[in-house]
Amino acid sequence: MKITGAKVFVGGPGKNYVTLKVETDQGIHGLGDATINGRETLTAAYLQDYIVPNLIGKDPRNSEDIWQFFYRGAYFRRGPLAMTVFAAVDMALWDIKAKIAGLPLYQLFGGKSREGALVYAHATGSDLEDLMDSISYYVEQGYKAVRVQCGVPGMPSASYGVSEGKGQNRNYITDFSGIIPKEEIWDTDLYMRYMPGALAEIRDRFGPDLKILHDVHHRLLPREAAEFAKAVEPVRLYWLEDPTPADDQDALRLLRQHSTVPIAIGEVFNSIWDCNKLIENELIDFIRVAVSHVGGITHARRIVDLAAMHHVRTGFHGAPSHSPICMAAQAHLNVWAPNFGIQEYLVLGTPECDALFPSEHYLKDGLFHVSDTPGLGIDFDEREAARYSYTPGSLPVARLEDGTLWNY
Ligand code: KDG
Ligand code: MG
Repeated sequence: MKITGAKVFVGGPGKNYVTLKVETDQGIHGLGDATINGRETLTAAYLQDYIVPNLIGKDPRNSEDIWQFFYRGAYFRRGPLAMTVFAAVDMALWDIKAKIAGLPLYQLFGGKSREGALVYAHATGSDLEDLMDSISYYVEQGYKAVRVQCGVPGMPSASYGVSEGKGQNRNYITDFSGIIPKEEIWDTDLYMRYMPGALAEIRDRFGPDLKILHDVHHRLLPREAAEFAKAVEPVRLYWLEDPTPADDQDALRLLRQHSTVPIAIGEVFNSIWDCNKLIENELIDFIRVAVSHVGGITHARRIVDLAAMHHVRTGFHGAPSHSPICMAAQAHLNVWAPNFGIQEYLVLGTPECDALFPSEHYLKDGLFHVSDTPGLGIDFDEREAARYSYTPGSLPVARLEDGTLWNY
């Protein structure tokens, strides 16, 4: 069996999804996701210029060797662009492999450990009451878990993940358009004084059963994060996400000495070498890597298995930074992984997205059910794709009030 060609597409409804389609001499194709927020044309060029010519003629069934060929062959190790590109190839090859077997991908991992995988939605509000509305919307939709973010009174600009609107028709206040990033002002003191009380009010309003998650987006220093984690302990969060800067694998030690709040980290990691110490030292409870940013299924499985040895559960990233192809790959891992925790869920469900990426995966009562179609169980409609093209966009940056650049 041989790879005969591979195509790269950029675009999608409201997002610059980067899609790889690998074709074979047996008429079977595989799909991969190389989307990376704000740098989409670069993964597309990497695929087109370096990867596609090297794929032609290779046997797609040798996915491990092909992964090693690109990873070691790049000489320079890791990095988000390279690992995202390798991920797209890897997903496509596992898709092909499972289609050859005539099995849904999860069967190649070891079958199902559960029927539906728990997901969490993003509830956000310009202020706390607006956030309460947004949480109610998702609870009414059957979600059992929600991530909650709201504007902080007095904060000079919208802080991370805050939106306004009603129900599903909410828009982020932050403007992501254009190549020059918008700048927002962050004030740690205002946040630390306000957010623990706001989280406590949410718990009071929604009762003990709702799983409440909160994302700090790497904005606190280790001592501040320890103080914050202690303060929110009575809320019984499902997790506190990214409390400390992500680059420092030791930063959570202080927090761990002072709090038992479950910690989730990892959406910005791109290899096992970014989280092996965090996992081995049991400094986290959930690992948040995304299959599309961490070298694909082959590499993600190594992380999942390492995590399982240390009681760390999965909580794969699922922001709109990933196309439904990555979400499908994660859905197969989620139904299999013995140490599955929860899945962030935002992408599937809009009619435009479903038309571009048809699938039978579905969400019901806050659980994600994976399709039994052979492979990843997702397709890509090239005619639909022709409607879309690249639109420049970027994530904002955050500064302190005195101008110091901070973590976004
Ligand atoms: O690409 C960056 C976004 O995906 C990120 O800001 C979203 O923090 C995020 C989350 O938890 O989904
Ligand atoms: Mg996050």
